[in-house]
Amino acid sequence: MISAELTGILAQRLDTAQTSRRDTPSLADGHELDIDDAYAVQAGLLALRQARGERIVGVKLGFTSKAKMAQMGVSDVIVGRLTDAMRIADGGEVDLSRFIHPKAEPEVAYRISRDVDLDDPSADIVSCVDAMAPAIEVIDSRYRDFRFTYTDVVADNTSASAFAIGPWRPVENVADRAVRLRTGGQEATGSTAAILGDPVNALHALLDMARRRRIPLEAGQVVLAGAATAALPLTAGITECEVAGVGSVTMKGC
Ligand code: OOG
Ligand code: MG
Repeated sequence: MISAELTGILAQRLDTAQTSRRDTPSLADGHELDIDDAYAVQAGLLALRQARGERIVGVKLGFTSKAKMAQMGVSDVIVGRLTDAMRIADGGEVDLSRFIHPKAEPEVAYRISRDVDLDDPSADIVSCVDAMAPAIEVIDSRYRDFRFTYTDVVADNTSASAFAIGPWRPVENVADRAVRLRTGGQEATGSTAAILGDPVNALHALLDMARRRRIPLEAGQVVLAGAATAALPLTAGITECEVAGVGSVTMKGC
């Protein structure tokens, strides 16, 4: 376990990388962090953002696709936090100069309508969710060349950097829906089945992680369930994510 002082220093380092748009080497070069340390650094990072007036508006899951988990050699999903400063309106402009090397991911979002009681062993997270929507997540690792270890990416708030959510609609079963992401002439296609077999499983995985990491899940927050395809470099112009039968969402890189 690393000291509270070092936790603060590493959180500051990642925060400065984000605010100055200058990448930083892996924390693993020189420090031995375990997964608890990594979540402590993430909490420190969020505290710095909150001290600047940002509000937490949701949570995101990462590595919910088997391919991404296998690539990282881990068997657990990762959780990060979303703030109001990361939110982009559907169809809205996103200033690319605020990122280091942004990538877009096609996702499914859920909206939490009732606080989830993490201490109630029979809590049913699905009944605490009232809407779903197509979403685009912008990930922008603060690490050089997007290269990081498992603990690095957790400390870096799972690369969270921006997100846009399309029109909300009632929750339905979307276990195997076609997903398409388009940005700058590139296209990625896949299925919602890539998200833990069914995006609803991301909600169950989130509840498990939220209990273990004491991450509040509150009414009004959004949940990003994880990418359904590999990420594509985010470019100037329109980026669109379409989830069959759910709808589509766009953002405009400027
Ligand atoms: C980590 C974040 C992954 C997802 O949807 O799997 C993620 C990264 O690849 O930088 O957000
Ligand atoms: Mg994501």
